[in-house]
Amino acid sequence: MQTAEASITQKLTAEEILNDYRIGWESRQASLTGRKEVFMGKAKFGIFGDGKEVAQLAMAKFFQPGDFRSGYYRDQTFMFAVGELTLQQYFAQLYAHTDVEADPSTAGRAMNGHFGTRSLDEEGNWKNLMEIKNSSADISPTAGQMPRLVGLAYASKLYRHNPKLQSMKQFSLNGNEVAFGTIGNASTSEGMFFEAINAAGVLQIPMLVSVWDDGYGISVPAEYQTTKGSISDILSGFQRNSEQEQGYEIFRVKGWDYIGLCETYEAAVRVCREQHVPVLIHVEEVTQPQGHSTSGSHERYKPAERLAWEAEYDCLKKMREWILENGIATNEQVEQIEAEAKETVRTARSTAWGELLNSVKEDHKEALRLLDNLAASSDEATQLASIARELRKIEPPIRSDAVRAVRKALRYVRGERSQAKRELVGWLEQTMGENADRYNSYLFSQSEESVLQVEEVKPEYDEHSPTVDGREVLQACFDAMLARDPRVFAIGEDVGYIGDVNQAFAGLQEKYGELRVTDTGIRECTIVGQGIGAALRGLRPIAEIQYLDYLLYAIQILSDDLATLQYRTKGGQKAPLIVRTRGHRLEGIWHSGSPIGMILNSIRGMHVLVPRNMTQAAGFYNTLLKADEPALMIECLNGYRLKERVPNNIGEFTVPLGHPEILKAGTDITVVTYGSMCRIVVDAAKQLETFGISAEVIDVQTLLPFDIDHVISDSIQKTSRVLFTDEDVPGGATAFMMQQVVDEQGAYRWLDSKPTCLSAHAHRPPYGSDGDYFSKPSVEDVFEAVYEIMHEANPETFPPIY
Ligand SMILES: Cc1ncc(C[n+]2csc(CCOP(=O)(O)OP(=O)(O)O)c2C)c(N)n1
Repeated sequence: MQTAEASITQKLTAEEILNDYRIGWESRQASLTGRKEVFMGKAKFGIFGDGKEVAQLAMAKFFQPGDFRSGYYRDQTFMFAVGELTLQQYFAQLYAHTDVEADPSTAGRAMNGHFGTRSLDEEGNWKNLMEIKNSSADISPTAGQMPRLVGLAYASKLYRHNPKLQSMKQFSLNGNEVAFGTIGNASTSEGMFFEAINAAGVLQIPMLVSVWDDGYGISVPAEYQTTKGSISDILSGFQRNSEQEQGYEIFRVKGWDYIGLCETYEAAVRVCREQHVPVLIHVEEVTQPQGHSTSGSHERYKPAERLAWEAEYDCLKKMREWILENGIATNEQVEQIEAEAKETVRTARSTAWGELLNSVKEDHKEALRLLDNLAASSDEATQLASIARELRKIEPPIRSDAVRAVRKALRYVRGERSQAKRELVGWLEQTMGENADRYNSYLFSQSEESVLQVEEVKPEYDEHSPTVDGREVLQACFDAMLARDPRVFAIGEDVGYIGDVNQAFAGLQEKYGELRVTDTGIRECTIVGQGIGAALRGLRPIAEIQYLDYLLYAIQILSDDLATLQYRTKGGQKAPLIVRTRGHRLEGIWHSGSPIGMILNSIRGMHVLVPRNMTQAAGFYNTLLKADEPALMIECLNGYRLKERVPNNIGEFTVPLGHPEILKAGTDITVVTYGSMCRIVVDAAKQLETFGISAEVIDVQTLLPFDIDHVISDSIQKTSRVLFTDEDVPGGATAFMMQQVVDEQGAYRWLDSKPTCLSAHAHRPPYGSDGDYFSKPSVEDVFEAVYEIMHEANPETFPPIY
């Protein structure tokens, strides 16, 4: 890159270089100290960034406010250098301090080395991200940071090229923000790494990926990980050959070469930021002085020559030599920096530990005071005194120690009544409440934009409301949505030009342009990642997975990244992404999927919506866009051509989440279902009516949240019998619904017959209509399942059919 500006090498001052060295040294000391803390039992596990310091110092120089990082657990030095992490916070996280002030990244929820900045204020509203050097919140699965990275970079493209977004100044300035990814060399073996690299090349977005290559993935060397042992070698086909050609800029640099790194990052970031060209920087010859983590030592698997080489090429050692050789500082000055760094780290460690311990000990002191108090007046004084004695012995204590002791103590005094006991119970209740906030809160948004706060607006119809194919109801809804809100855009396979395989977006690309309604490659995982990253930067993506059967390609990232986001940051970040897909009943093994149990069990933290028709779906889309939470919308594959009326207020009406709808009233039995099964069950209920059985049919509409007002339990109170039916495997979502209703809602109290489930067979349906009939619940199956329950209850009125 030719430039008139002075290069970084010309601009670097001795002061800046020595400041870098200081940060690097502090970071190294933090790693060394952190490891010791784990071995002393003060933290449970440790993973550190030693050996990666100098590369990260260089990267940090070119990271600007508004930029985003999506990296992994080795990036502590970078976080220190950009000023988004203090040493004290670093140790607080190691000790699992649950205070957001103490550990702003995760409030003690993720293990150490999981970094993130707070994009939201205490009310859950966006801060000005252009004033923050942003880090999206790390996750542990290797390469799991890559899909989101695509989206973080993609947002810059939208902000640069969609003039309607120009006013969103708290998120972007003309799309100049770079998304910086970091990844270990071994993690590049993951499929999602390659998928993300290809996607960014196609999209031409400002994504800059640094590979920290230390030659190993835990104990497994590079030759087992990467063809030719070099990620930049094998990705060289992505290199663009001219400024006109689409592709990557690929750089290689040594992890111990301070100046080389500074120059490389300067050139790389410039092309990435200015031209939106994706960049790969292969940082080679990186070391890992303490081995992978606290769970083992690298002497077990690294040969002696490698260990010797690592000692020689330690990046801080090399930087120190370079400083001395170039007369930037004297040996004494460098030694002074090192000594001060050691002291700074020691102080940060002690302060972080002291603050955590004090807050835990305050709890313990109060618990012990109340326990002693109770012992003084109780018949169980000996037991209570012994419990208190044991609690006093624990050093260092953790929060659960006092809670455990008090719960045990209360067992012994269960028959007693005293003021002292009431005070102890009061303490326990209060502490449990505080711990619920510490450990269980923020699975969903707690802001005013929580989906549960969205007010219902009923659909309106008049005699002119047209009756159309279901897909046209959605099309009208999407049209209104794109017109109303410039933040909204839709991406997915075949979503753009033809308007998705069922044409709910038909004509909308033409109307709103390619940036709003966009075709993507066949890459479900990074389609979701593209949505997550863009949503993290204030946009409102609808990311489409063409068929529910193919959600499996994306389920990991939904589960690990999107669903955990609010929780793992304790409300510090949000990505209100809508994932749209279609499923249930159509044709054959891979286009009839309804793996709802799998979904429900893996994406807690997202909402799961299963509308029975496109009008309900449209109402849900409108609701979700008023809220700030992620959701999965599963439309009915066989519903796009069924006739529905378009509400006059198609862009405004909302359907609230968590509210089942009674599709047919009845008195003998309650049948609970959702999605495509609704029509089948209503049909069966009509046939049952002619045999004297009155079935109440309930559409749950949303599985997460599930029936907030206990409509189903109320129905069972009336009918005293229940059948749960769907197209999932036995023990899948029917089991979930039964647990919610019988256990959670307590409907067992009203039951006169065994609660029953009717699901599909345990295999997927073969191709053809008979394949469907003999695999999934049919009208006859539902009829007979209900009849059987009624027969068992009243054999005289309902004699056996067979
Ligand atoms: C999907 C997944 N598989 C396995 C692991 C366990 N694991 C954690 S780190 C790691 C090695 C990663 O090596 P590399 O990418 O080279 O990064 P480094 O730790 O060397 O910096 C493994 C296998 C994981 N976290 N996630």
